[in-house]
Amino acid sequence: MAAEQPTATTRPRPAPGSAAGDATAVAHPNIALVKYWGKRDEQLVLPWTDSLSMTLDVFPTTTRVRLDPGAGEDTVTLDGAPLEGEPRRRVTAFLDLVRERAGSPLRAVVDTRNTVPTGAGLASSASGFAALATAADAAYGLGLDATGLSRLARRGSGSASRSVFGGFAIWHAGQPDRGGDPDLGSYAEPVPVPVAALDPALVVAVVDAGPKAVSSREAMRRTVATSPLYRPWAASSQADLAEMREALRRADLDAVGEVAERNALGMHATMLAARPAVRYLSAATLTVLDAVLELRRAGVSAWATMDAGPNVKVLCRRSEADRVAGVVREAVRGGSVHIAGPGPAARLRDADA
Ligand code: 2P0
Repeated sequence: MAAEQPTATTRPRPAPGSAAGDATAVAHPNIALVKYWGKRDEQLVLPWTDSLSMTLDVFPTTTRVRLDPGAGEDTVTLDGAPLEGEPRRRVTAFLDLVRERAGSPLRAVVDTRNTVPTGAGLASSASGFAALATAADAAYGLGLDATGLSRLARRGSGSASRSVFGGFAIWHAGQPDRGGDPDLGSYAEPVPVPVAALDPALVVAVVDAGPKAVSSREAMRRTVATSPLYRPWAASSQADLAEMREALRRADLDAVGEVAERNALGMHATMLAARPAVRYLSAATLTVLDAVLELRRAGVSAWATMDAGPNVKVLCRRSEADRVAGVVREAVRGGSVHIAGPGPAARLRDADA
């Protein structure tokens, strides 16, 4: 069964033409079918719960890391513009971690190109830190395997641990920390899924591509600290995960969709119950959810999931994705609709490819 997945487990190799100290990587976003929401350790980015996702074949991020022996600080650009403030601080803190492990004082020039609307709940930090981890590992010569890359990407952004892999991936929360190094237990790995039998697609409805009002980091913090629904959701999420794995193994798309939709709605319920409430879902989101219900009533397998933003991803069969996209397009009016399938693992590539 595993053979049907994209080649997810192989460790990225230096791309032909990549020189020491200069590496370019590409990674894709992932959408969680069982969500990550809440950290038990902010510093190490250790989650309270396991999560499971599908890496997409759309919206790649390409990141080049070039060591600059003459530089006194890192240079970080996103789509050609210098990154400032907190987003820049997160990248430089991540590079500090890599430098510490590599025993290198060298600063870097980091150039990132995103094709996903940044900050719109479409997982740009997942593809971003998976690409950065893969490129920085090669540029600084760490030589990590895929598990090590996943742990490293996790330190940049939790969901990035899953984008190191293609197809479907589970991110292990790791054991509640009783001795040992807690960092080691929390990483993602591929989940074997009979992809051809499942025939999955995610129809991505971008109802609003603007930046979000509350960062997912802050929203998670507030939810864990104040929402009376958080603990019950975390407990039910473990049960959802077991059901999800079994549904994926059977290639039962309806069961996968049912679990994914309820897990996502439950996650948003925890946020709505936070004090003050975090509400990412908008009127446009609910319009798409109504359209998804209509599709189901018409006999189409279609199930919705939403992340830290108002956009909706509709899980359906690839063979029915055009029909689903047509209905969703009617519902979003003015927004954009994209069809995604299971995508590849993060990998190194030529800088000018
Ligand atoms: C997920 N999300 O599982 C969940 C569902 C959004 C909702 O992972 O703080 O950018 O950098 O670890 O990974 C978005 O959060 O958060 C996310 P940090 P991240 O995909």
